[in-house]
Amino acid sequence: MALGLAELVAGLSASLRSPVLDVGDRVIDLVPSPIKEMAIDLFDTNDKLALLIGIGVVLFAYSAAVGIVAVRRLSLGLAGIGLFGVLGAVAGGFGTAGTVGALPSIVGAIAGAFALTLQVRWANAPDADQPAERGLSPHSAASRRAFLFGSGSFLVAAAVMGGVGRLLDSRFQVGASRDTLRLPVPPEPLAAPPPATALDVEGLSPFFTPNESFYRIDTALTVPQVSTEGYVLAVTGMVARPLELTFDQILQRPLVETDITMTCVSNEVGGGLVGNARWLGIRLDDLLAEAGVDPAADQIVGRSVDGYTCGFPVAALDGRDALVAVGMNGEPLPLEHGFPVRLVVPGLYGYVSATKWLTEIELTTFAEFDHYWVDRGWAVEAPIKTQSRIDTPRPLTRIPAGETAVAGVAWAQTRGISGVEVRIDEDEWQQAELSEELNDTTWRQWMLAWDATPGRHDIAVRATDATGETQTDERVPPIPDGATGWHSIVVLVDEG
Ligand SMILES: Nc1nc2c(c(=O)[nH]1)N[C@H]1C(S)=C(S)[C@@H](COP(=O)(O)O)O[C@H]1N2
Ligand SMILES: [Mo]
Repeated sequence: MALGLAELVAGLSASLRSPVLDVGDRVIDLVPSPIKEMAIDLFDTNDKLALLIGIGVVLFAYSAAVGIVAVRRLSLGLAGIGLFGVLGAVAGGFGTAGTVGALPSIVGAIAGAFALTLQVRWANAPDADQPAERGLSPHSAASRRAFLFGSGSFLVAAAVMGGVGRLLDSRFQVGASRDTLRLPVPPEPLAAPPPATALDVEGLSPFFTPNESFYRIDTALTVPQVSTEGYVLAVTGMVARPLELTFDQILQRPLVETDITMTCVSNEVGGGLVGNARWLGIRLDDLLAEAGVDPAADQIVGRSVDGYTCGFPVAALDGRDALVAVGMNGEPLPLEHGFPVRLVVPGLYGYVSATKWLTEIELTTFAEFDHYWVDRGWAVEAPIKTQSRIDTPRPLTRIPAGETAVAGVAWAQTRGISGVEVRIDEDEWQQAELSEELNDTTWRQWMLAWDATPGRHDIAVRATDATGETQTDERVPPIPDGATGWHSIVVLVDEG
């Protein structure tokens, strides 16, 4: 009943949320980084679903315990519901909605207390034929009927309220606003990359990662719903002329397209938290020049509607194509990737630069402000480390003997990749063939033709960036500033 009514209240306003999601969000914010890394490892990008299922299981067990206790001592049961209400209220009250965010939990807890009191009364109704006895009396058929009928009605009422709440809440979804949006064509559209930027090998990651399979990493349990209508991007802080741009004003500025490979600092060696896309947007350096950055400012903070922040050096804007982006691979940004506006900065890990659902760009100093992940043990500054990955063959697969393509991708934004080498077992390193370089902000594909001989083989890869530095084989974990080490796999080659 508590959850059902809370869900209904949450559906009344865009700023109110289900207490389950509020609690989930606080768990994400408060859980220590190593546990979060473990969750990502264990559940990959299903980590959010896993969290929701976990919350559901805990809630179920807790409610059952409250019920069992309440039959013996109602006051203890009510205290249990109170505690649960306070937890939800605190989680909601510290969200982006402010103190009204506590409302669904408070109303829900009152309903829960009411339902529990009635249920306990039914459960403990004395048998008409026997002397009254509390709690453990042998119940009469009549009292059992009252209890089952009453509780059943509550269950139905809760489900209906929850369903209606969800339905009401769907009014605030912005999927339709994205579906009808047509982004303008930039004045100088970028040509399609020359065919040589892609190698034709089965199992190799395509040069452009389709939006549907582009990795998604963020702290938002449910995708923030930001409409283009009423959208404002504010440029604030240490600037001569603070700016406010509506979505249309952003579209009216000179739009540019640029190809950038984005990488997550949490990516393990050989992992999939990396993707390449063609982004459409306005240049961040132009925008900031217009605002007039105070020479004393050294940090650009990107703030999201959900309170998340990224932060990176002003000095990173050294002419590279950092964008306030509205489009990804020829479409408006997908909701999961920051619709309607996000930042994309080549050469920096996503957590310091790539704010999704962007609402504010604040100029400040590193001394003054720590962005979201700094408080949680990650590095303040995070340039991308050179990495290479074997896409095919897949690890631990069986392949037939003979001519085999070993292939993958390598990235070192914004230095660029100058070479990739592959080593089979303890042989010499061999130069892989590289796809043509498009620019220094995107990954390059590589491949090596290998005459696979029967048996078990180790394949390792390492890349060299355009400054001449080769990837170190020293294995370090992602925290605090990105993993290092060579990706290596084992394959089993069958007799021809
Ligand atoms: N609002 C918001 N923006 C965010 C994040 C986030 O948690 N919230 N995560 C960042 C991180 S860690 C990465 S790696 C990139 C991932 O972007 P993608 O999900 O579009 O691939 O977004 C960045 N922007
Ligand atoms: Mo990330």
